[in-house]
Amino acid sequence: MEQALQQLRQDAEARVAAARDAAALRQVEIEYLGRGDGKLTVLLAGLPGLPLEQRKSAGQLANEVKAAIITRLNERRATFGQAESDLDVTQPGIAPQVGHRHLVTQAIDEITAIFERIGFQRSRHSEVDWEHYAFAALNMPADHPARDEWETFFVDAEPHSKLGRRVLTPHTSNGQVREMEQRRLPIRMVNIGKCYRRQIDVSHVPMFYQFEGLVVDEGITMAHLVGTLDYFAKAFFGPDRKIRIRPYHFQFTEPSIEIDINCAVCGGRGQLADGKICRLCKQGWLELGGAGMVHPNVLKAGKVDPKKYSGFAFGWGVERCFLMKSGLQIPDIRMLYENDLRFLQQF
Ligand code: FA5
Repeated sequence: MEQALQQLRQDAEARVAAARDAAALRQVEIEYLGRGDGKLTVLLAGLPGLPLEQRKSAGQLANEVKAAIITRLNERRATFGQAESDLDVTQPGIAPQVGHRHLVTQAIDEITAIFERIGFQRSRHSEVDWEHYAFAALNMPADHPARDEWETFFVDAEPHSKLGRRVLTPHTSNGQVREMEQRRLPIRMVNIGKCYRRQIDVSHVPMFYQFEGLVVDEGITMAHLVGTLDYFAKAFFGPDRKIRIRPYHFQFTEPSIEIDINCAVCGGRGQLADGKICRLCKQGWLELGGAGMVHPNVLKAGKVDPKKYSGFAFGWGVERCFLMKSGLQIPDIRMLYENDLRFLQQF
C-alpha cells in the first residue's frame, strides 16, 4: 500500500507540473482526489482490509500524499493566476479584419434599389435552364442561326422531350417567359442572375451577371422603355454621362436597340492620355446591353394576348455597368474576378 501511495504521489505531481492551464489542473484534481472514483479514494478503499498497525501508518501516509498533491495543485494554479493578472485589460484589443461585399454584389444591390424605386420587383429565375426558355420561347426555333450568337455551354444531361437540352443560361432573357408563366399581369420585374458564355477578353468573362427588365401591361410603348433606361442611366452613372441608342436586331424584341455609354476609362475619346488606343472600348463608347419591345411570339409563348397587352424588355451586363461608373478607371473586366485583395480593398 505504501509503495502504491508513493507512486500515486509521483504520478500526480508529474501531471500537475505538465498541466498547461487551470482547466488541465482541475482535470488532474478530479482524476486523483475526486470523491467517487479518484485514484486516491479507490486506493484507500483497500485500507480496512489491512492489519491495524499497517492501517494506521498507511492512513497517515495517505493524508500526507493528499496534502502534498493539494499543495502542488495550489502552487501551480497560482502561477497561472499570476500570468493572467499580468494582462493589461485596459489595452485595446486586436481588431479583426473586416471585409466587404464583392464589388459585383454591391452593384447588384444598387441596381435593384434603383428599379425598386420605380415599382419593379426583383425576380430570380433559373441559371441552369432548358433550351426552350433560353431560345425557343424567345422566338428562336431549333437550328435558328441566331442561337450561335450566344456561345452557349450545354449541360451533359438527359434532354427533356419537349423543353430540349439543359443549358447554362447564356442570358437572363430566359426569365421573360418564366415570369409570364408564373405571375399575373401587369409585370414589372428585374431578374438579376448569372450568365455563361464561351468568351474571355478585356470586356468579356465566361461567367457574368445580367439584369433583365420586363414590363408587360396594356399600352406599353417604346417611350416607356427609353424613359426607364434613361432614368436608370442617370441614377447609376450620374447626370453628366452620355448614353446612345442604336438600332439592332434581337429575335425576341421588335423593334430592338442596343445601348452604349461614353467610356469612363478614356473619357469617351477612344484614346488614353499617352495616345494609346483604349483597350476596353476601342472607340469611345462601350456597349451596356440590348432592349426592345417584346415580340408578339414571346408574349404568346408566355400565354399573354398580344392584341391586348404589349411590353418592353432589356438585358444589361452588371460588370460592364460597374466598370463604367465615373472615376473608377478599371481598364479590364477580368480584374473583377481575379480576387486580388490589393485591388478589391481599394473599394
Ligand atoms: C443579350 O444577352 C440579350 N438577351 C439582351 C436583351 C434582353 C435584348 C432583352 C433585348 C431584350 P447581348 O448578347 O448583347 O444581349 O448581351 C447584353 C449585355 O450583356 C452586353 O451588352 C454586355 O453588357 C453583357 N455581356 C454579354 N456577354 C458578356 C460577357 N461575356 N462578359 C461580360 N458581360 C457580357
